[in-house]
Amino acid sequence: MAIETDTKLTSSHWGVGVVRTRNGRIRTVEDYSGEPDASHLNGNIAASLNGDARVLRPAVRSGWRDGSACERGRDRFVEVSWDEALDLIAGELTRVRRDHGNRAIFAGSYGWASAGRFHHAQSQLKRFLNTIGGFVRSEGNYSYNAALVAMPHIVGDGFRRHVAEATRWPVISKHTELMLLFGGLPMRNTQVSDGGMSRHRMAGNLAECVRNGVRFVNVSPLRTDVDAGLGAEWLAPRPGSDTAIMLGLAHTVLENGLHDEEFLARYTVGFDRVAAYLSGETDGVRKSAEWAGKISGLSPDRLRALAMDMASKRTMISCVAGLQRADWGEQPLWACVTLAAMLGQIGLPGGGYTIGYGVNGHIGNIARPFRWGAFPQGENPIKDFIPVAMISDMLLNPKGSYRYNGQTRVFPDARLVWWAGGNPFHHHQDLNRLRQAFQRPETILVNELNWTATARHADIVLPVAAAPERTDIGGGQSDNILVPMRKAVEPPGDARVEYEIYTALSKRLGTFDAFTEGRDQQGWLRHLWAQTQDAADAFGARLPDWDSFIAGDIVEVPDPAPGQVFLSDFRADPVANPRPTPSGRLELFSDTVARFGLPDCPGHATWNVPRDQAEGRFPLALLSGQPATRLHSQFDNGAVSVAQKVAGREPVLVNPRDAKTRAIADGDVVELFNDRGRCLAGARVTDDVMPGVVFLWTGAWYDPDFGAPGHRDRHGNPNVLTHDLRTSDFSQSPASHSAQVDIRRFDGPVPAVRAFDPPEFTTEDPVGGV
Ligand SMILES: Nc1nc2c(c(=O)[nH]1)N[C@H]1C(S)=C(S)[C@@H](COP(=O)(O)OP(=O)(O)OC[C@H]3O[C@@H](n4cnc5c(=O)[nH]c(N)nc54)[C@H](O)[C@@H]3O)O[C@H]1N2
Ligand SMILES: Nc1nc2c(c(=O)[nH]1)N[C@H]1C(S)=C(S)[C@@H](COP(=O)(O)OP(=O)(O)OC[C@H]3O[C@@H](n4cnc5c(=O)[nH]c(N)nc54)[C@H](O)[C@@H]3O)O[C@H]1N2
Ligand SMILES: [Mo]
Repeated sequence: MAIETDTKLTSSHWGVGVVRTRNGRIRTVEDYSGEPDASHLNGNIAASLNGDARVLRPAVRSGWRDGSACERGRDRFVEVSWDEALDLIAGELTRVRRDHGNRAIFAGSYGWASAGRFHHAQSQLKRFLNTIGGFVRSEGNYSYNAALVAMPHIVGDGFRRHVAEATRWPVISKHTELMLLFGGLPMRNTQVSDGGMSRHRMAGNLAECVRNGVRFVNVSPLRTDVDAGLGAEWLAPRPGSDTAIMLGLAHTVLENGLHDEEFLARYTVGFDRVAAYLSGETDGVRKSAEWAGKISGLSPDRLRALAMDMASKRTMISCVAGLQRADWGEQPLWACVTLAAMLGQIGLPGGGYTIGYGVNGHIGNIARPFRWGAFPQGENPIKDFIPVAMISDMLLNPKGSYRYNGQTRVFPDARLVWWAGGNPFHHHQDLNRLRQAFQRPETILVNELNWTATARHADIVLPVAAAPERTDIGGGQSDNILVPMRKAVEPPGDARVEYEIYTALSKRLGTFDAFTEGRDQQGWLRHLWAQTQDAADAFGARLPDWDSFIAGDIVEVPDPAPGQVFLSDFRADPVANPRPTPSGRLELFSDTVARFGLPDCPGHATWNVPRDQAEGRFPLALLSGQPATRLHSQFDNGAVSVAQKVAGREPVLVNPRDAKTRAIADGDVVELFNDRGRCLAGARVTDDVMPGVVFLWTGAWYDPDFGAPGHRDRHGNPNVLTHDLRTSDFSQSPASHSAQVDIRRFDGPVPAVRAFDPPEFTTEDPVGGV
């Protein structure tokens, strides 16, 4: 193997890194040499893991310990020994299970945590809890939840499978003439893929598209959602209007008789219902290009011309996942499938539609050939779950009922909440509401690397080891590369590997054998590697033995499907390869969904006005996409993330027109506000963002100023402004891209950002010795 024997590799969701150390600490994490287009995010790791915000010792919230009333999130902490922390946790688990049963434990624990097959934070926590009777979980994700619930009804099968089966970019570069990109194809997002991203292939594949003359159209409020090198035409629609645009395009296609009747008859059901809706027969409104133009702000002539082009060229329609992270986010998905079906190119090389290009860097570029070994979570005896984005709803309405995917369900009464590997005080919407919700449980436990806002809202915080501080197997969910992650440094302070935490707890609770199955960390790593080797053998690849693997370089296995075309089997033979929908076809109208009886969703693609826009109280649409300089909130205090802050705050993109009317200059500290909350941010005045829209990246560590009006966030977290309403009762998904706000220059004394400092500690101990 080519690498030096003392070189330690680590793997992150954004790539392989070479860890350089000095005096037992990480000095830098360098890019791996075999990378065609390495992400800059490795540059965040060292400063964050060595930073002031690192959790170094178990800590207990002062008010929880002494039973005083101090609110979570503004209380002080007492640092304690591991023995004390683990005794407290074992006691709480025993009490809650005895008095309320395991249904009172919520450990959905949504979040991205870190890469690594064994030390996966959620798997560790869930396995441990499953050995003591289980917990209430969460279902779905924040990324593409509307698609997870809706697409099985429309196209059949799980949406994760659709993503894995996406048409490959080299096929597009060869066959596609016109590619319509709803929400663009943000290159910043393709730095990342869950579980690991060992080689960044997107830029190379797109360069090939450009060489072959693929024409791109960027339909997005943000110009930079498509790389300048693609020479895309930019159409900037009002956020949330994509369903109307797609229906308008479909109307033009229908009006001109350009829809593929043969395809619709053979491969779909329900087009008659769609046609009646498009023509206005259903509701008296023609969904014409003029109608779509009025809603979106795009020129009707441009829309008509585009529809004609789409019908005459090999056309791929692409929708980013962000499109469905919005009010009625199920609808643009349905409209996209409907429009593509009318064009009749689904299943052809380079034609049809894809939802989710850019949601990670692997989609359309590479896939995992076989399953990597995984740390088994075991069986959860508790069957209750909540849709992932209903966390505040659940905590505020125990035993309340709600609709979801056609069912009526009841919230559990969560007394104990445990989060490991996620940051709800970054990822959830309406953080002021979440703060109220987080006052409800009796006990909140958080395992963290850093003193995030979530850790600050906990009662017991456990300091954990980070990826370069433990030995693991790196293997991305859709990657073809395995990475030997050799421990580069010891965890700092008293931080521990999570497996050791649960081992110690399971000893206290009498479940040691069930949790460990007699294995220590080494034993598990070898076990997972043996599983991976078996899967490789079955696939016809050979992997080195464990000792050679962990001492060596990355291992690459073949791409299982380099020429894959989405739904090509179905197109080739819809009888032999029916879709797993009730009709076996694409359901442009779904009887099942119609029977859910939802007023905003009659069973086919339908236009509804986003709620904040309908209310009309605030003039600017707030978009809060993924940041280029970090993964969500991870390592926000790292060097790359900090370097892009403006006046120490998260940058917000403001169009010069909107800036001018508010006397805002580039670099100013500004305040964003609406009825739900307010935050400070740093203005970046740029015509990359369309007028009427402000764009604030997600993930700045939430930094509430309790002395300021509305507990103003000093740092620029958009989720103090987003609403906590779901996409709809259909899928109950998060809808962060549908908030309206206003913005003004902040002329008062500018408060310092405190998010990167540790919380206040106290040694006062009214209860007993620490
Ligand atoms: N406004 C708005 N909000 C959004 C979005 C948006 O577009 N707009 N996007 C949404 C999306 S798509 C997503 S996926 C979510 C992401 O939300 P999250 O996945 O919750 O965000 P992360 O910042 O990745 O949080 C991971 C946390 O785990 C910690 N961590 C890392 N490794 C470990 C480990 O080994 N053990 C433990 N115990 N902890 C660890 C990190 O320090 C970090 O605090 O955000 C959502 N929120
Ligand atoms: N660097 C980096 N990469 C990441 C992540 C990260 O945190 N950092 N997160 C990863 C995760 S978990 C996910 S889920 C994916 C998310 O991937 P996406 O869902 O694709 O990302 P977003 O940034 O939410 O949205 C993409 C773009 O959609 C546009 N958009 C928003 N609303 C509308 C609208 O109404 N209409 C139109 N036409 N466009 C709109 C916005 O301009 C935005 O830039 O990214 C992944 N990649
Ligand atoms: Mo996501």
